[in-house]
Amino acid sequence: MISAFPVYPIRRNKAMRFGHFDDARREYVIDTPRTPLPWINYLGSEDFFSLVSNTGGGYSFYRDARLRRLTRYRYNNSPLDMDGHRIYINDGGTIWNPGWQPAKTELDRYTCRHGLGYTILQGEKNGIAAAQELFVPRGDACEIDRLTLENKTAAPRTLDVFSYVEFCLWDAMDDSSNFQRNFSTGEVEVVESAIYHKTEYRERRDHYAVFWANAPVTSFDTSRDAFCGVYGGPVAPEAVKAGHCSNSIAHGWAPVGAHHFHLTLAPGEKKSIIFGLGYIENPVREKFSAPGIINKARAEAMMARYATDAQVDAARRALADYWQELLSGWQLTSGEEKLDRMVSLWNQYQCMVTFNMSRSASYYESGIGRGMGFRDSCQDLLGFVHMIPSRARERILDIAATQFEDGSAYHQYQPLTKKGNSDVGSGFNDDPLWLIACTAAYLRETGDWSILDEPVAFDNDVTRAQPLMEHLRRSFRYTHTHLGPHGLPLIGRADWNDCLNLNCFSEHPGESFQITGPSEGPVAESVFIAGMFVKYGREYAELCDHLHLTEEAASARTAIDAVEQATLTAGWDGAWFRRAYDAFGAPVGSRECDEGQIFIEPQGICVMAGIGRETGQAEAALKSVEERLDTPYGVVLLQPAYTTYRLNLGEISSYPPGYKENAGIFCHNNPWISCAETVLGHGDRAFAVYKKTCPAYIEDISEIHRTEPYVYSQMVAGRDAPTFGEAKNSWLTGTAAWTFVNVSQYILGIQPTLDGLRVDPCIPHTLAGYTVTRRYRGAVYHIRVENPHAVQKGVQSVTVNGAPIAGTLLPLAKAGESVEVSVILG
Ligand code: BGC
Ligand code: IFM
Repeated sequence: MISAFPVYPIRRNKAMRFGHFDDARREYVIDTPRTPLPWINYLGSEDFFSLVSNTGGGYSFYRDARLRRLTRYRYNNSPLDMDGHRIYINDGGTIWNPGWQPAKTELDRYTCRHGLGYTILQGEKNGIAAAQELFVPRGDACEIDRLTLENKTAAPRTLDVFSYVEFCLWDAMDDSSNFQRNFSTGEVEVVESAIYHKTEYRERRDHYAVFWANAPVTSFDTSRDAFCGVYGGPVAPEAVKAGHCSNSIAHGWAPVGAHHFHLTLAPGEKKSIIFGLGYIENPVREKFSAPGIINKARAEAMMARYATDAQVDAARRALADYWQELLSGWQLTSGEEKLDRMVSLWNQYQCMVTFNMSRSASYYESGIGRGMGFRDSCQDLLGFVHMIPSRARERILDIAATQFEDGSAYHQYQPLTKKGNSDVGSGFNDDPLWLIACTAAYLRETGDWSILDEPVAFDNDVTRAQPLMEHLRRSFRYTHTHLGPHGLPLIGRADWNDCLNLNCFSEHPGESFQITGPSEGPVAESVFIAGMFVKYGREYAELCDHLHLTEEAASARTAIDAVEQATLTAGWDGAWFRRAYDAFGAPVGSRECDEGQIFIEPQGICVMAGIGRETGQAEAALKSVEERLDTPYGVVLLQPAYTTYRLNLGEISSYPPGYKENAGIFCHNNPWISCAETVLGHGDRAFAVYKKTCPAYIEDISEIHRTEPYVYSQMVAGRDAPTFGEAKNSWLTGTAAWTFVNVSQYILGIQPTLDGLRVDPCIPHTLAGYTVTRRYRGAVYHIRVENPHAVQKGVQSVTVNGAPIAGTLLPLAKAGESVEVSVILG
């Protein structure tokens, strides 16, 4: 008999943090380089991006981590996190790095400050302090690394200082596999302190990289063999040990960039060196002008923009202003420090990173595996639309252009080409509905109905463009016309749960984990998509209402009602919603099953859709979640975990119990449960669920959790796993957007609607009140919520600029206005 109760106990040796939040500076400060895993930050906001870890590891790319990779990174390497944005200091034979890695010389002092789009690594050794400040300036395609050295001793000190990056030959996939060719293609050029990486330039390409320094070098290297030594490596490069480079010019093999400065610091003296790594793309017309000879004008102009400390300081200030502006649109003061810092800062910051990266490049996503996900990017948009509505608009149109005419969609696309990825193809039957979800969110935020008239291609073919509204119509119709024997939507290759592959068993026996399974089956149905159809179908019908498409709205609602009924009957298992029906028509997520009796996803989405609210089924479903799926570290995805591989279920059962979709705590759908609890008015429970996976609230179990305590991870090992509580896959997860939607709209209750902002909180009864500053459609709302009767839900009164209003919908203010709102709960 398989137990539904914890198999592994909570692991807890000691409370351990590896840093702290500095709220005033909006930074997370790490005070040991030996974090349980590399703790990273993202630099860049538009085109040029860098990942940087707390020890200076990471890499850079322009727009697309696969196709325009500037520097190499070796994933899953041992030692870990060797490649990066490196500075070496040779101080009389003692070799060290300001960020500790790769030399790992013990530092007398070490700090890493991860801030908004910048990271500062500070190391000190034998009286020499070094600060490496990394950021990507706004509006420029480069990373700036400023090194500031200080002699804190009373004697003059002579040092050899080196920079080091290893270039990637642009296509990261090819770079890591096609060695027979790539060992012969590398080309560089050196002009004073500028090292140009121009591999590919002779073959009709128009881009190159430049790694420069703002001061004359003593020596340089561009060949890895010369800098590191053929059998050497980044831990102790031969050139650094020797105290000088050899002015090597790479011909093929591995081009690198290394600058060397032999310098003396007087007692107390401070010196800075500014390094830059830039990407240059020349206009098409220049492409064939002179093969192999690069036009350096743009690079020279870029270098001139960051030649002085004053210029770098100004660029840092511009970056700070940019973030200040972005975040100022949603600020919370609640007296609950952890909540405030997550809502006002880190959760929104992570949403911006998922906007930029989707699931492409993190320390767990290699940048070559996945580009932009259709469902992922649609959901990410829910979390960032309030910060950058115009870029959200652009994103919606890009995503919609990868849809097919029948309403289905490419599952992924490349950010550089914006074309659907045909290796992965389509067939994930939840995808179409996410397009409705994000477009409706955009409309609620902006009121910009013109987006629905925008002509958008199908499958990127502009000759077949139709207005965006037609795309949404096809999304709705796709689900509506793909129903199975129980009147529930067909699942296709999978739904939100990529690993629930109910149609995969026949064509690829033994290989069903492959994402490329067959796309359709006439029987396997998803209760999750049913919940989505009810929720987002209703949002679609509301758009029809607004456009006076009365008949279409009515027939949509008839279709939705039928699916809702099917969900309440065929989708109901007695005490919770079933998950699916497999290709043989057998239920999945039912007490009839030996394992996998209850799944989290349908409970969350169905209750959020309001299904079973009147019948008591919603209450019962959430009660079952609490009884069967809850743990101290979050709500697990299913129980009991699958202990054997199931041909009829696919990849989900390929994971050992407690990991990933097989009963891991999938952080992404935890907020669905929290949102669902607010739908039923359970503020205490909603907040308790919110806190369990919320980074700031679990900072002091960092030794168990292991990933960064300032951002969400995709997954935490579930109670069936020996490593219960250990997180993986930080940063790029739909968790960021959904937790922000949950806390901002469902819990704190500041809800954008098609007609304006509504305030309808559902909070823990212990929260006495809070203030929100919310920018909305160009106006700024200062909303003070008070909870004098310690309730969880219910609005007693609302006043706007001192005058009471009826209901909870705030009158729309004009752009530029400032509105004072007071809300009393009770
Ligand atoms: C899942 C992975 C799975 C992958 C490919 C992801 O969404 O989280 O576990 O390996 O899809 O199917
Ligand atoms: O829904 C997916 C998502 O698209 C990618 N990460 C895992 C989720 C669950 O399978």
